[in-house]
Amino acid sequence: MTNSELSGIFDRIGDLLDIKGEMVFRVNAYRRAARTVKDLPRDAASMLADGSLAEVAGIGKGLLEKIEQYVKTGKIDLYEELAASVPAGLPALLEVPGMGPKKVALLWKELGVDSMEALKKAIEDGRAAKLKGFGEKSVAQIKAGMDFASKAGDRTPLGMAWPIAEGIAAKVRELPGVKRVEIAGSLRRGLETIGDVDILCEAKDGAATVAAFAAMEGVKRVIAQGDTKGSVVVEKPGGSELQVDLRVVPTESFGAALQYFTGSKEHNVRLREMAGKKKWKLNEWGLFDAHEKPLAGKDEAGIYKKMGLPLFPAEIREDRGEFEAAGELPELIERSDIRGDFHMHTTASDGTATAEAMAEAAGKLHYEYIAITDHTQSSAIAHGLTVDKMWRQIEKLRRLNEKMREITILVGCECDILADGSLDYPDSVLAACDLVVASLHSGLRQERAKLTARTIRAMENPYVTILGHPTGRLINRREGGDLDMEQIVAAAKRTGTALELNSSWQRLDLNANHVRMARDAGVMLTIDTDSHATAQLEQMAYGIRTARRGWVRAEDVLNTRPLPTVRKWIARKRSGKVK
Ligand code: DGT
Ligand code: CA
Ligand code: CA
Ligand code: ZN
Repeated sequence: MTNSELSGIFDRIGDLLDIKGEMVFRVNAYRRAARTVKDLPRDAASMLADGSLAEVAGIGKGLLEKIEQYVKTGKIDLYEELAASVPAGLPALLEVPGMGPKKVALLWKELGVDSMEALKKAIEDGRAAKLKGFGEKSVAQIKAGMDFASKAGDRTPLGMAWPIAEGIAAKVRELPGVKRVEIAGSLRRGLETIGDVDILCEAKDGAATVAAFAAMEGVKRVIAQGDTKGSVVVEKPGGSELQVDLRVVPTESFGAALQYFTGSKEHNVRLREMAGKKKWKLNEWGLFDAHEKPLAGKDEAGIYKKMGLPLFPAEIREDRGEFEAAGELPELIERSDIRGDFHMHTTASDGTATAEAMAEAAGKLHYEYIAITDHTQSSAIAHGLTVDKMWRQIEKLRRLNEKMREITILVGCECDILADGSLDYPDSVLAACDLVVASLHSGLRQERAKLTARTIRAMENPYVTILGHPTGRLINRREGGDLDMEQIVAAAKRTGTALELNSSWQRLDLNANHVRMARDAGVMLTIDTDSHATAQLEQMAYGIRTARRGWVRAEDVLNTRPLPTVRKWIARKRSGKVK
């Protein structure tokens, strides 16, 4: 549990009370509670445990009880009751950009709108626009929000699907008579969102394996169950559904099936055409010559080899140039190339762990260095540090670093880029840091030319090392800012600023296409986790997958370099020596 999750629930309670027409003071009490929880100096659970939570101004008996309930059970009764007392489709309407509790309540009470479907209808037939306080403009805004949400559709973010798929694959692996198990499809290719999970296995008894798969704990519904194939639905965190397909494949076809079901469809179409030109046939059973004689099929490499092609890494199988580059494929970056992480938060701002705990956790990953980059003063909701507090933070981190043996702690900050492109701290503070991540956190909706110029201005500051999560998008939730990426890439090159691939699965920003642009232009990249808790350091894996989709090599990424090289690279921009 994080404070922001807990705070989110209190916000939800406020929203639901508001929708139900509760008294203003009661609604506001929960909104205030949400803010209080968000502003807590430490993790609510640990403050509850040591009794300091009760001392916090604004936390009375009732609130304390609810927090305690949440810490113990993961639920708050009041919230569950409220959510159950309105139509099931109503809370989802609050998630539509442009909708708030007042609008949801009005649509529900006046027009009976209680689901996404009903909202769509009310907009299409013009009833919504006629409601008091609605008008064409706010309806258009809601419609745009819905379109974005529906385009995102039912696709599941990589970081949500991966642990679920791994869990199921591990259980299949344990079943009697099961030999090989592999995850295929878009998940194997490392897409940022995936439609369904495709798992292949080799097993003695197909029907029994599929039956055991369908009966697994966590399966909500069985869509299909046969001798070689099963499809089930499992629940994702948040309650929506994810489909998982299992296919049982014979040994002699395993490689062909893995190749086929990994895709992409576009890649497979090209491959089949190439086979066709040789009068061969390629399908999920194998590669066959004109007389149906099997040429390959047991393993993937054998198929590509027979075709005179390299074993393409799954992440680049998109027919986006991999066939043309087959003779000179880049050697893609791997998880083990990473020597450090340049972006993470601690309890000094909105993280849940101390700098020391973060360093320890990074040590377990065998990193050589990390940078602690807490928020700066303008990010008030994230407890950004004032200049005074930052000076103290710098000293504290320097002292901590002296204590550390295995790992170096670089002093940094995630500095807000202000509306005009200036930075949130004076240069003297930035110069005292080892590195600076500069990020946009507000004003993301500025128009393209303005947003681009503002960002470039920030990159021109000699102390800005890295542009953090450049577009600011949140996968399935918020579109990124309208940046002119060609200009940003050119400016990164010219100013010697690294562009970040933020590995948080909610962000993956820059995306795979943009990192490829940057890499092709010879721009330095960093792959960082933006961790707010120790466990999040593991999200590096998602950044690596995305980087590989962007054809990125280890040499394109600053945090694959040893520390002295990193320091030299940073110093070069600071000394004005970037040509
Ligand atoms: P997704 O699930 O929408 O994120 O994307 P995929 O790529 O996992 O697609 P999915 O689950 O429909 O199918 C898995 C793979 O099976 C796909 O990547 C390629 C292969 N495949 C499926 N349908 C076709 C098809 O009609 N033609 C060819 N060539 N391959 C197909
Ligand atoms: Ca799939
Ligand atoms: Ca599928
Ligand atoms: Zn940020």
